[in-house]
Amino acid sequence: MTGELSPIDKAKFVAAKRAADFVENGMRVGLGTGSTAAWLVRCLGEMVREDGLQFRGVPTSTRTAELAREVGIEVISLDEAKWLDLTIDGADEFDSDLNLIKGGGGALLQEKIVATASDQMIVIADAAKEVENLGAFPLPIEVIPFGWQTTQALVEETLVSMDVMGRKATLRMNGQVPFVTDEGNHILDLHLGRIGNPRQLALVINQIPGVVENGLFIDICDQVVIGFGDGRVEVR
Ligand code: ABF
Repeated sequence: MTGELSPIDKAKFVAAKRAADFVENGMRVGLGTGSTAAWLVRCLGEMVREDGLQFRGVPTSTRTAELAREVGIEVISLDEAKWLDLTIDGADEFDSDLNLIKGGGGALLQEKIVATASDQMIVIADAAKEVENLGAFPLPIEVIPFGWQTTQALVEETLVSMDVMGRKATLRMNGQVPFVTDEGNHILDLHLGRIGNPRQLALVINQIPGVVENGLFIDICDQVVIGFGDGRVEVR
């Protein structure tokens, strides 16, 4: 499954493989999106096929749903599952309080709904994702296409009163056209540099009409499994 991996891919793979051991028979499990989560889905698929693991997965994107089905995982919707035992997902940044920036892959809305509907959320990440302060990675926010430029202006105006370094909000593009999420929305990436108070920022951003959700995951993650390029894994 792995062949010869670069150190970064090895770090993602070992974190995903270790986290897959948390999945037990009979569980309903949220399956994240992104390259680290894709390793998880492949590992779980192997455990289903070779070890007889039986669980049902709720994917957080169409990409993950396709991969999960391909590797033999039983896929159900969140409404069928109603509540989940566990969600395992990647992240763009995590800090020492296990607060996160997510959404670099554009799936933050489903990811947040699924993680919030879980007894436990485990993040899998390579060691480079750990930061002292969140915000070097642009913070994604999902916005309704209608009037997105007005929303962008309101967001930038709001940032003036917040404890952040940068203020710029750029529309995420997919080549020549705006990126479209699974829900048909757009993404604004906020170039903040450093977020002084992530909890407050998450609340304030979500008050703006036109904003659907932001990529700050505060008090949602319970554990992080960190992979290193030399194959070591740390669970915190
Ligand atoms: C998802 O994938 C996102 O929330 C996050 O943006 C991204 C991390 O991607 P990767 O695992 O490819 O670094 O979990």
